Order: sequence, then C-alpha cells, then structure tokens
Amino acid sequence: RYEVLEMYLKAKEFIELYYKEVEMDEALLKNRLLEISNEINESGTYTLTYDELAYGARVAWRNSNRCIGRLFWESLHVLDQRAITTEDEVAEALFHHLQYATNNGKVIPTISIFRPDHIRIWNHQLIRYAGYETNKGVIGDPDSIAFTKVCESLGWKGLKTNFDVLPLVIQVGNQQPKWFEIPQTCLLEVRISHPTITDFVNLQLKWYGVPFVSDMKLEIGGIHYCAAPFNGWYMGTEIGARNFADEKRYNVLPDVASVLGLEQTRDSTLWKDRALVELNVAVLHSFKQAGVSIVDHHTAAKQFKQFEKREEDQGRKVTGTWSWLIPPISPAATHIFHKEYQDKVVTPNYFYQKRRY
Ligand code: HEM
Ligand code: NRG
Repeated sequence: RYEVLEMYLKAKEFIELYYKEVEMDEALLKNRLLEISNEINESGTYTLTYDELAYGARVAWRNSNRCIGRLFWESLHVLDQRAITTEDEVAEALFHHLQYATNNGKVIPTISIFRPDHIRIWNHQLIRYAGYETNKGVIGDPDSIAFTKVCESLGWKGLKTNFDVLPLVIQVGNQQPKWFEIPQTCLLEVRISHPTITDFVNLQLKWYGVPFVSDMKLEIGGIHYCAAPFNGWYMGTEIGARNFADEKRYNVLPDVASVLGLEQTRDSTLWKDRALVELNVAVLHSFKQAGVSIVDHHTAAKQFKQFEKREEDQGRKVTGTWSWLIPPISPAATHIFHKEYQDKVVTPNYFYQKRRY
C-alpha cells in the first residue's frame, strides 16, 4: 500500500543518515533496513531503537530553523517514555522531566518522548502562567487566556494572581483530558531585581526558570511523536523583551519607565528603549544571582556562529529563519542580522500541530 511505502522511504532516509553520521557498518545498515521493512509490512509502523530515537531528537534540534541555541544539539538528554500508557504515568514522567532538567538551576537540555499516537499534552509549555479576563483588565499572562478557560472548565481553579502556574493537562486517545497540579518541588522561579536600581523589586515581577515547550510534534523517519516536550534554558530577551514587554503580554514598559523616572510624553525620548535595556539587565542579573542558567543574546549569537562554523566543517548546510534568529533587542549588534539564511525545512524536526482545544 501507498502509506506503507511512504513510511518505509522516510524510515530509510533517516536510518541512512544515522548510519552515515554515526559511522556504522554498511552491512548492519542493510540488516536494519530489512528489519524495518518487515516490521512496517506486518504492523504498518516500526520502532526506533533508543540510540536511533535519541539521535533523531538531537538532529531535530539541529534542524530547528528558529532556534539560536543549536550549538549544543549533540548534548540533548533523551528520556524514552514510549512504554507509558496512562495519564497518571505521563504526569509522573513530566514531573521527573521538570526536576531532572531544572537540576536546581543548572539546566540540562532534555526531551521526554512518549509513544507516537494516543498521548497529547494540551499545555503550550509545561510551566506557564494563567491569564484571566476581568472587567478591570487582564490578570496574568494574556497569552494563556484560552487555555486557562479550558483548565477551569475541567474543574481547576486558580488563585487569580498575575503568576498562577497552570496545571498539566494530559489526554490519552479521545478521552476527556485529566489535569494535574504541578508540585512545588518541580517548580523553580526567579524574582526580578536590578543590580543597581533598588526600586525595581517594587514592580513585583518574577518568571519561571526554565522553558519546557510541550505542544510541538517531533518527526523522525516518518514517525510522528505528538507528545515530546523539550527544554533548554532561556535567552534573556525572551523574558525581558517579549514576555514582559509586549503590549499583548505583561506590558510592563510604562511601569519600568516610571521606576527609572523617564519622561514618557514623547516617543523621541526613547523611554521604551531605555526601559527595555534596564529590564533585560534585570532579568539576566536576577537569573545569574539565583543560579539559574540563562544566556544573553550577544553570547547566544556568538555560540550560534560557532554552530554555523562546526556545521560547515562537517559539510552540512545550516538552515534558519532570519526573522526568528535575530534577537528582539540590538539585533544589528549580532552577526546574524548581517547575513542571510535559507529557510528550508529538513527532517527530523519539530513542527506545530493542531491544538486539541
Ligand atoms: C526557538 C533559544 C534549546 C528547539 C528558540 C528561540 C530561542 C531559542 C531564543 C526563539 C523563541 C521565541 O522567539 O519565542 C534556545 C536556547 C536553548 C534552546 C538558549 C538552550 C539550550 C532548545 C532545545 C530544543 C529547541 C533543547 C529542542 C530539542 C527550538 C524550536 C524553536 C526554538 C523548535 C522554535 C519554537 C517555535 O517555533 O515556537 N530557541 N533554545 N531549542 N527552539 Fe531553541
Ligand atoms: N519564547 C518562549 C520560549 C520558546 C522556546 N525558547 C527556548 N527553548 N529557549 C518563552 O517562554 O519566552 N528552549 O528549549 O530552551
């Protein structure tokens, strides 16, 4: 049948890449392809070995066009959770991932891979703050409003602070999803202060220490892993120049400017730009002080340049999405701004998928 052939061809492409890059024996490759071909013919699908799976997840990171953090792709820690079948087991595995990867602040880039079909995590990130529409405006993160409503409809109730950590929402098959409160032991947060401006703490800002993207699909060799949450560490601008600064997110630039005593009546005073810089200084300072891994955008760009060099040395072409790779502050101060990238999609890779709510 057509789908069977299609899957075999995709499997073959990945397995050949794996044997080429990991320098394995040609004869073993032939054997492995025969084995996969038989398994697909019998069952319609096939199972990667742990080593193939781990390599696939790492190459998928290497191929993530929007990611500036790719220098470290080979060090991704892979948790194989394909044996898990129930919501409770998934929640347990995710708690383990949160603790393992957070590692008391010394963040370990990690991915948990669940069985390809049947399991879906509804959260965008494992840890994220709720958002509520009220008649006095939005409380919390406006980006979470729709998902927060879903959680409430499932019976969860938040405290309605600006930083309520949402529960995990896990679905098996087409069953009603189950929600799980995240234990405090899995949660690391950083209060935001500024190295010299003491009044900064009056803004009462904090952010969670680690981003765990949980709604993307990992594709390796024609197999689609719909539940494969991964994490690295933050680049400071993600928090300081977007999550806190966007008008449609926490929108704190006017408050920061007030703390700095800046004239806000004219755009041309560049009060937004000055507020942005001090806010980003505060984010980097606070994470550093709390012992939580974070990278500034200049260092990240230099690391990305090293990645480009290493890939070229290996005879591979680096693909990328320029508009995502440039940092949102001082982009032209990085080399990325001054060159072009081919935005070609290569698999293995991480993809967006349809939301389940
Ligand atoms: C996107 C940095 C680790 C895969 C991004 C973005 C940044 C970034 C700044 C853009 C995010 C945005 O603008 O919203 C980093 C850093 C890491 C890291 C500093 C530290 C190790 C990882 C890991 C993976 C990964 C471990 C997967 C295994 C991706 C993907 C995107 C992305 C798929 C695109 C997300 C989307 O389209 O929404 N990364 N990353 N990154 N990163 Fe990384
Ligand atoms: N901008 C988002 C996180 C997206 C992924 N960023 C990473 N990924 N650094 C935010 O929450 O601000 N990672 O795997 O480290």
